[in-house]
Amino acid sequence: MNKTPFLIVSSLLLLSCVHPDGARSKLETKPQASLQLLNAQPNSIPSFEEKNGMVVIEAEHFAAQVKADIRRWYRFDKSSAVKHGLQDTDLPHPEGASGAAYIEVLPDTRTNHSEELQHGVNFSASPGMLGILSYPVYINQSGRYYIWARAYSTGSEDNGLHIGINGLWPASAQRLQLCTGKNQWTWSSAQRSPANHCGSPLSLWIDIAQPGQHLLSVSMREDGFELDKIILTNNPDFTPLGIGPSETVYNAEPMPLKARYTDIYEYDFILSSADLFVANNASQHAIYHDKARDVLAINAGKTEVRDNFFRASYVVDTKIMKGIDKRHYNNATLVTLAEIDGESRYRVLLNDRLLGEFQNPATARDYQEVYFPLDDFRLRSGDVLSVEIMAVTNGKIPENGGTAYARGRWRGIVLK
Ligand SMILES: [Ca+2]
Ligand SMILES: [Ca+2]
Ligand SMILES: [Ca+2]
Repeated sequence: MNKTPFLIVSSLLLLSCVHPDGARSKLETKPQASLQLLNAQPNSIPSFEEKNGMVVIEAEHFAAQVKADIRRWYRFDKSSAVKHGLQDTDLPHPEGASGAAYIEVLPDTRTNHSEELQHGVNFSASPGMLGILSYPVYINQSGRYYIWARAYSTGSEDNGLHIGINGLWPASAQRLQLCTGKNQWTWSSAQRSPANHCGSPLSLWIDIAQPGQHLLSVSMREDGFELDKIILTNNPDFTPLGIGPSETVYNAEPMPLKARYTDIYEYDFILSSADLFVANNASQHAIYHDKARDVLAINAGKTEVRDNFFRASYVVDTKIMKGIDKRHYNNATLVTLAEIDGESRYRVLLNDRLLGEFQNPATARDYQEVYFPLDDFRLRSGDVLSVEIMAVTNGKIPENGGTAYARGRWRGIVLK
């Protein structure tokens, strides 16, 4: 008696599966669709990669913030509240910000020289003390990278920032400063120095000795700093304009979806028909390895091998398949391939015991996997697992004056 195959005629999602004859196949199943969703899912916070000598980062895309109890970076965009409740001296500046967002380190309690300078509170001469942000960056080319930052300064005490790498704060990357370009988004690559408080372009850099994963950091020097975007470039001739280049986000290639045993989600062992099962003497002329599908099948081109069962067997070897004898298989599955030209028949035997007898369902899509549950069993070394297959025709596909035959294709037995 035939058992009903499972997971096969699921109509949960009928996705873009139109058969050449125009009929919609109902064999498309939910798992493929959900896997595709998984693959398409972006990380909520991007990582960055150096591409062609440049790393471009939206400042608001920091991965983490620490030492944020005294001063903290806040994200601003057009929807941010003007009355955000923290002390500040100017309104938010989302207009013209790259990515329509930026960050500001608040509260801002020192906006001019008349307001008290509090070391470690509204000012940090040392880097890595207040409002530390991190950005994972994959660097392909080692070398010197000049630092550019896009910032918005409205006063004299909101225009200093420290940059670090891998937990260190090299002297060459401290005290980013911008003096010109007040009251607008402005690029700077200048380092403040005792001799030149405004610094000169390209005086700020980090040296990266080794390619690979690095962690870029930013920390507060002056509160009220508004930071839109960061660029690392190994090109001293590069000067960003406007909002600058697009972010160099690290994008992994999509993972290939599994093409076999697609609806099998857990298993102990898979016994592949093509790898493990051998046609017995009486079946050798009928059974062949369908290399395109990598499955065993019947060579139904020979009329004499049609409409009869032929057998291939696997002798259980517990030395090679270690642990295969250690459990009871109460969820084992025969995996076959449905074919449009016939509903092939199958029998599975353990030694002389029949574990199941099945027939493929009709299908509109060739080689769709079908899953048949087997009766419970255990395996011991020397046991013989056999699968018998029969090529049949459903009379639907004309071929050579007759009709085409399905070939009894089967992929394997899944042990669970
Ligand atoms: Ca300030
Ligand atoms: Ca402000
Ligand atoms: Ca931005």
